[in-house]
Amino acid sequence: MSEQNLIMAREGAAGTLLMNRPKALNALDLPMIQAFQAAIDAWKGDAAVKLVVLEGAGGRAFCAGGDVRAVRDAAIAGDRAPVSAFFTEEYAVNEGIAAFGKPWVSLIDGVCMGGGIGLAIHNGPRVVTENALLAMPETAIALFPDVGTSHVLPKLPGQLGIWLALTGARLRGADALHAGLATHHVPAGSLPALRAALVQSGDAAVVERFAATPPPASFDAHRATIERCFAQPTVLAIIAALEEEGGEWALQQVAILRRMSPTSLCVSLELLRRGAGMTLRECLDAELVLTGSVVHDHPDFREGVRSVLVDKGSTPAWTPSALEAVDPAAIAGMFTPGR
Ligand code: QUE
Repeated sequence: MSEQNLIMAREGAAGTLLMNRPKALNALDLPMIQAFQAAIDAWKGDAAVKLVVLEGAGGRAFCAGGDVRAVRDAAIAGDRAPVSAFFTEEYAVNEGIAAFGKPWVSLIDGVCMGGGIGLAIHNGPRVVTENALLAMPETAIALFPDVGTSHVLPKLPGQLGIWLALTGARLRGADALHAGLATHHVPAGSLPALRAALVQSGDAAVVERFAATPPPASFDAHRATIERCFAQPTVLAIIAALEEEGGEWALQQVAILRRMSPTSLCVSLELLRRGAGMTLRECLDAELVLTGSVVHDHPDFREGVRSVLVDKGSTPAWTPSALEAVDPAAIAGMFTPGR
């Protein structure tokens, strides 16, 4: 099963990985995660493998994230062990990619969210095409920016990472490059030739030859607003700053934030502020603690996955329903291990 869902091969000077669960937009299940770990273990010390090339099958997605439906089912069943195994092993893969010691080339030609970002962001190069669509959409399902992004997002320029994580803003390829999530913009039509050059040469620097200048960032006009408003210390202060700013775009961000899980927004902002000063491993450990608190001990995750993926498009009923009712002590408690 894992062989079908993650196709692992040796080609030329490369190890190649193809995420192959196209009906689920290549969302990661536990067998896929275990196959990633097997590839890391097999290729890390193999001098004949100069780099890894990672792609998604099916033409629509790189990887839509984790198999959050299965996580929800386990949470409803009160089953903590499989959830803990899933996130522990997923985050170990994220750390393994960071410490791989050789280029880990991600070719992102479609949807790349959450867990998909975690497979690409800790190493590089990260190639995006005009079809790439990157997002950290977790606050819509009452999760939080995980897979080590709590280490990465606070370092993006001008509070862009805070904006992305709280609103779930979708970035096209060019935007992802300008935000610092991607490293190269390559036309989709050039990907087969790029892939062949990587496999043949084993040299990640060939990516430069295929890179084209992308269009300007669509968020350029809002950079100053993002930098000022998303630097505020609390989610309510961010909203107040956006409302004070006014104008169509800022008020649209307020409307988006008001639809997200209030608890998740507060957890996510706190995690990113803490993550700014922590190592990747420290961030992954904080994220692991939060998975227990968020998935099992709070109703919003189950409700968020229901509203987004089970009863698609329905309105979630959050607990509490408003940011104004979130208890800061409850948020702090979610970061405490062993509850
Ligand atoms: C937030 C998320 C995810 C999401 C939607 C969100 C996520 C995820 C998926 C997803 C999408 C399509 C599938 C699938 C899963 O959607 O992590 O199996 O077919 O995996 O708003 O975090």
